[in-house]
Amino acid sequence: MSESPYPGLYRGLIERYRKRLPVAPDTRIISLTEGDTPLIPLENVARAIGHGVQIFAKFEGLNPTGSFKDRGMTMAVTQAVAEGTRAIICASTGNTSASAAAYAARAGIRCFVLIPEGKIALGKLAQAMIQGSVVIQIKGNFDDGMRIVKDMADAAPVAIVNSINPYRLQGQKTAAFEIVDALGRAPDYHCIPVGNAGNISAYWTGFSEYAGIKPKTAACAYCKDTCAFPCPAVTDSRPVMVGYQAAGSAPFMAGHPVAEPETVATAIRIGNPQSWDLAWAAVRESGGWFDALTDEEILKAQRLLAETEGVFCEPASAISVAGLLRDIERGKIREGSLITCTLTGHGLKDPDTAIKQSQGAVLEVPADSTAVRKAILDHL
Ligand code: AN7
Repeated sequence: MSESPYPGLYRGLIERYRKRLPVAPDTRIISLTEGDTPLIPLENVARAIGHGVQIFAKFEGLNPTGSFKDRGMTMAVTQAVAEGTRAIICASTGNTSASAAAYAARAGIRCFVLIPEGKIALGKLAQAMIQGSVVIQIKGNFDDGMRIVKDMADAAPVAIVNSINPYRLQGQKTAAFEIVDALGRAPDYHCIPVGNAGNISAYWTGFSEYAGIKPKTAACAYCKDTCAFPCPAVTDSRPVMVGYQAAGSAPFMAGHPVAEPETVATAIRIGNPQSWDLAWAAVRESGGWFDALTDEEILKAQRLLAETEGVFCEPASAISVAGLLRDIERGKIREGSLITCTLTGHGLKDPDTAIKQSQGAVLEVPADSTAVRKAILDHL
């Protein structure tokens, strides 16, 4: 491990969790100081819903590029550079491309991103563009892009940094570590959006590892057990894992891939999730479930979080809270539970959707004090 002259300085999740990650002692770490994101208590939301629950949001939108993808990307790009790779590639609904572009820029390597035409949020596109990646827009959706990227593994000298790259999940499992480290125990339930299904698989790996249990799935064999099982246990329990999908894009509810996924939550507009088996294993082994929510329910939760908690996440992220609130109402969550929800990305990623659903929120008045005073008194 490299020594820092500033012992109090946080240096990113690889340094923090190095012993549990497949990284050699002399490896050059490509980091943007990702991780260490806040666990924000959602007290207003919890009070309103009742049932004695405690809800915390793991706000992953506060990672350096504004989404949880940075956790996986620091590992994937560190490994790619260690292997001498000169270029990386990914298909993306937006956040993976923003993150890949940033880490490639930092490492000084090329980055190619395949994005679905017209279905990527503005902020994410801006990130990929200004960070110097080669943006390839395809007349197709994420699943088409993923298929093409997999073809490139043999057709071009590029390393794939989508979550089929095992190092991605290894990095992303650290979010579960942070939750347990912060709470001093595992939550009773963990709620999470599901798109390509890498993140739910990674969290389950992390929660399992911290409980000293090797998941029955192949998640850890990915790194050929270089993360050194059996690892010391930190806690004695694991949460129930609950994964939420958008109704128009819910292959886990259908039980098979969906051909034409559609949702306002473009981040999770994915019909053929790559981590299918791992995600099912996470839900089955934990006694959890999948469920789907309409675009209307998703946007309502996004607004609720912004208006009552001051937490602005993107639509795909809000689905974890939308689903939780519905499941509490339906009695699927035990009274008095400790619950964590991953808010995967920042609201600023998708300003168009936020503005569209806040129509009428801007008052237009003449530039004089009387008019402004009236507006204030009308809205107190
Ligand atoms: C905000 O960027 O797949 O189930 O290409 O951006 O691990 O795929 C994004 C996924 C949830 C779903 N929330 O996570 C991509 C991409 C946000 C996301 C997900 C994504 P996975």
